[in-house]
Amino acid sequence: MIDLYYWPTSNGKKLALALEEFELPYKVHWIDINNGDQFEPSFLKISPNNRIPAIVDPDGPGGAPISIFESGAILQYLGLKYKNFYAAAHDTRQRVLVDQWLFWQMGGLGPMAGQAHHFRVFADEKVPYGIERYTKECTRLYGVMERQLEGRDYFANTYSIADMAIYPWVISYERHGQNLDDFPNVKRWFEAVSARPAVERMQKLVKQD
Ligand SMILES: N[C@@H](CCC(=O)N[C@@H](CS)C(=O)NCC(=O)O)C(=O)O
Repeated sequence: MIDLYYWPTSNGKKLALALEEFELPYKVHWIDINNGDQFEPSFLKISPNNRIPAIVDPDGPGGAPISIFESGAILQYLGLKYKNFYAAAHDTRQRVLVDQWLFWQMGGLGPMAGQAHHFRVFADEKVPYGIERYTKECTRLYGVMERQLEGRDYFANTYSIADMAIYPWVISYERHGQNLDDFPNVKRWFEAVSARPAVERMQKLVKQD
């Protein structure tokens, strides 16, 4: 059974969603990032960048355990291992399409929306430069999604690990200073993904004390 090192943030939820979509059994290890659990030496062995999510698959390549950090790398691993939500090995064109949107999320939407969230919601000091810079960048990125979803149901045409990476970020669109009514294709896609049973299961994954 896969061990999931988890806290229910946008990056964490990608993996709760993926494990639910792949219908894989998994055990949750709660890493309370507000409590410093991510700096515990035992967790740093799995995730040297002290960030969730991470997994340990006891049945890794060659039958030996593998630990993986970085949500994009974990999604690719699951897609390759279980041959689903990615692309067949010979279908380079489809695989590159999925990878482009996965990497776009990892290098673009995630970091920029994270900064927008920080300056708009978390920062004790209101810094207009930071708020404006990252809100504007989010508006640009939501526009990129809007264009890609024109005439397409999902980012790579069919539902894939790229959608699983992007969706948990779009959940917080208001915190990015965005209104989905301004992005009707994104709204349609968001509603379609929201209706998936795996999303409901992912949202129910909360720590019981
Ligand atoms: N690029 C990483 C980012 C992971 C990340 O930023 N995780 C945050 C929660 S969303 C975290 O663990 N933060 C703890 C910390 O900064 O100490 C990934 O996608 O896995």
